[in-house]
Amino acid sequence: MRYDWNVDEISELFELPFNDLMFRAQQAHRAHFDANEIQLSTLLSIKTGGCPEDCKYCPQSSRYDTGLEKELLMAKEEVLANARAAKEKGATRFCMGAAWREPKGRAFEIVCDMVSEVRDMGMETCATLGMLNEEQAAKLKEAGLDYYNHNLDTDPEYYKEIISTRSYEERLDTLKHVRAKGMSICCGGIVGMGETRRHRAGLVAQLARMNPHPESVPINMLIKIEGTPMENLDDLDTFEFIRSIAVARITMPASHVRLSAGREAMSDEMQALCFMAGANSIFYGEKLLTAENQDADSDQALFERLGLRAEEKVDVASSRRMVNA
Ligand code: SAM
Ligand code: DTB
Ligand code: SF4
Repeated sequence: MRYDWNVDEISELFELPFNDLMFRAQQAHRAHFDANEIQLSTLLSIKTGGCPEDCKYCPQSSRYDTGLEKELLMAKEEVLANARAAKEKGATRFCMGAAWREPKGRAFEIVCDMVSEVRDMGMETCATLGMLNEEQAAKLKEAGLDYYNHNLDTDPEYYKEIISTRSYEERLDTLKHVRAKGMSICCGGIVGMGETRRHRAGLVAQLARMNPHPESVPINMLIKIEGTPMENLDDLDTFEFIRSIAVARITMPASHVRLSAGREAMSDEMQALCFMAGANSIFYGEKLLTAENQDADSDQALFERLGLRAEEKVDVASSRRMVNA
C-alpha cells in the first residue's frame, strides 16, 4: 500500500485518457474487492439547521437563507425507528449527522446513547457531529461508534474560499483523535465547487497520504442549494466527477469509495460509470441529511439491471487488520 502520493503524480492520473484511467481503477478495485458488491449506508439528520459555521455549500448554515427550518435534537425513539427501517431495507451502516460546530453537553450524552442502541441492533454505526476533542472521541468509541465522518472537503489551498470558521488543521486534529481512539475514519470531500483539477488532485493527495487510508472515502458532487453562495456555480463536467472517483480508487485501493451526494441528479448510466470507476458504496434511502437522494426502489432496480449486490456486513475489527497488513 502506498502512502506517499504527491499532487503531481495524482494530477498525472487525472490527465490519463479516460479508458486508461478506468482500466487502472478497475485493476485496483478488483485486487481488493468483489467489483459487483456495493456497501449501503443510510443517513439521518438527527439535528437539522441553525449551524454557526459558514461552509458555503451547506443548506444548514444559519448564515444563508435556504428555507430550512431549524430543528431540535431528534428524540431517541425516532432515531431508533429510522435505524430499524434502514436495516430492514438492507443498509448495513447507519450514520447520524448533526449540524453542529462541535457536540456539547447533554445533547452529546444523548447521541452517545443513540449510538449504543443502534449498535445493539446489529448495524455498523457512524456519526458526523463536527469537531471532536480527545475526550469526546473516547466517549464515542466507548459507546460503540464504528466510524466517524469528518470531511476535508477540498484542497488545503482552496479551502479558505469555502469555509472561514474552522481551519484545515482543526479538521486534521479531529481525524487524529478519531484514529487514536481506534475508530474507523470516513473522510472525503466535495467536487464541483469551482475548484481546479489541481485542487481535486490536492484533496485526493491529502486523503491518500493518510496512513492508514480512511476506510470510507465519500466523494460528493456539489448539490447547488438555493440561498447558498454556491447556488449559481457552473456544472462540473460529469466525466471529471467520474475521474475523481477513479483516482480515489487507484490511490486508496482498499478503501470503500462512496458515490455520495448528488446521485439524485445522476442518470443510471452516469452511476454505472461511477461503479465501473471503482465506487463501491452509496448513501441509500430517500434523503441524505436535508437534500433528496435516489429512492431505495430505484436503487434496487438499478442494482438488478447491473447485476450488483448489496455488501453484507463486514466485521469492522477484521477489516482493519486487513487494511494494516
Ligand atoms: N456539521 C458536521 C460537519 O460539517 O462536520 C457534519 C454534517 S456536514 C453536513 C457533512 C458533510 O456534508 C460536509 O462536510 C460536506 O462534505 C457534505 N455536504 C454538505 N452540503 C453539501 C452539498 N450541498 N453538496 C454536497 N455535499 C455537501
Ligand atoms: C458526506 O460526505 N456526505 C453526506 C455525509 N457525508 C454526512 C452528507 C451530504 C449532505 C448533502 C446535503 C444535505 O443533505 O443537506
Ligand atoms: Fe455546519 Fe457541517 Fe453545514 Fe458546515 S457542513 S455549515 S459545519 S452542518
